[in-house]
Amino acid sequence: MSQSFVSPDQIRAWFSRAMSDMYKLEVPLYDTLMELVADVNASVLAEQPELAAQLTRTGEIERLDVERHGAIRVGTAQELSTMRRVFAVMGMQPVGYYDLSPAGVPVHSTAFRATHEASLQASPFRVFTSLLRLELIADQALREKAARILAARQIFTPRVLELTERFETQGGLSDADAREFVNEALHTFRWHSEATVSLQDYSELHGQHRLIADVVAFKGPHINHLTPRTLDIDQAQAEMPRRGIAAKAVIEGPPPRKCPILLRQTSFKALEESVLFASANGTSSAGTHTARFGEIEQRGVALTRKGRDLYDQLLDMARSRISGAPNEGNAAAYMQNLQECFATFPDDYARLREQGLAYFRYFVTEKGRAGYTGAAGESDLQSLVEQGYISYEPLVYEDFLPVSAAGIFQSNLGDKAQAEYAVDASQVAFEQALGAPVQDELALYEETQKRSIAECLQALGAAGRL
Ligand code: OOG
Ligand code: NI
Repeated sequence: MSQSFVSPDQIRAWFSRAMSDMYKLEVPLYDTLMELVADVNASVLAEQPELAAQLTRTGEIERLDVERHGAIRVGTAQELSTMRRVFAVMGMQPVGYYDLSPAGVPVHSTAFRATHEASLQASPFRVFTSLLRLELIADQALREKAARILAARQIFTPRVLELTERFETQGGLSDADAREFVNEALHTFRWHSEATVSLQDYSELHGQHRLIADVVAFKGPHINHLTPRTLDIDQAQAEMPRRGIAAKAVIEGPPPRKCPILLRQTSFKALEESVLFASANGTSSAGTHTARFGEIEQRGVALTRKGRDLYDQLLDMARSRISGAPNEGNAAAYMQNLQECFATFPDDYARLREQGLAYFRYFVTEKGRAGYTGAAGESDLQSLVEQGYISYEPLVYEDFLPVSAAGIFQSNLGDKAQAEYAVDASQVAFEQALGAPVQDELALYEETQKRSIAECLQALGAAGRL
């Protein structure tokens, strides 16, 4: 049977678009946020031609307007492993393990995303996916009740499950199937204003942790935010209140820099939404739930193990100088600490590269294309760079940061301090629930960097001579 399949990259691009359209209708403030980001990005590109040129060289300028991530929280191992299969249809693999329990959030997580640079270029859409750790509910009766409620729900439509199986057996989906898959998969991420539980059960779950109520009390894992990528998050943060958006107190992640590293994030506070709760006699009672928000991110260069260790160390130092987590009260002091602590982190790409702190992509220059003759002494990467045959650009960080993620969770869980959970991270248990290992993000950056070097040497005809 000869049949042409739609590429998973295309399915992901369609899905990302459909999700954004749906979220705009569900949360109109997200639309406002998208406009704000588009305005900021346009002004940055106009004011910084060098940055515009860099983004053009790497191709990133094309993905900028479509770039976004989302987040969901699922309740059971079964839901997580099926989610993995559904995301696989869109070319998204689980990358990285994040333990949020030290920050008082009873979940552990991974990011589903494309892993090859060509696929990331086609559509960088990614979903931060958390699994509720029911074992962290202290009250046994409530824990059992939550498990019963979760076991009774089906978050996927029968049709999306059929199409996922078809993808797995055929090795792809036809155009018609792929389009239907996108529509069907979208249902899982929809908001439902009717809870599956009574107001009393909801209050009990909420009393344990707001997040537990968010996961357990609804028909499915509604997308809780979508995040466009900005080129200047400080400008975006300043612009939010001007457009009537209540912004989070501090920007998570590293301080502002000339050469951005990793990821900086800010968000607007979750909205209070009306919900109808079930009751025994078939009537329903009205209440509210607060979960869905909008976020903005700025991405910088991916760091090596060495760079990441330095980042973690400097971030810890900055945080140890304030009491508790950053909040409205200490925001200015905290940002000042960050600036001071990160003064020792090199802030130009040449030094980041020389010191092995960050990953880069290599490109053949005009001079290289015009004629590399392979003269002696020119044939190692470093000297090819020094002699101008090869240039390099920062490789973008595609993942998340656990301390930042905890800050994002918390800003939307109310300002009440959350207790830390005295449990260990459990990547093994997470992978068991997922039904597969998560990929190591550093290995992925390493491979992309290596491929770009190999391509340059190939193009110069220098491969094999090194
Ligand atoms: C996820 C929060 C983490 C991020 O960008 O770090 C996150 C959630 O609230 O479910 O999205
Ligand atoms: Ni997020």
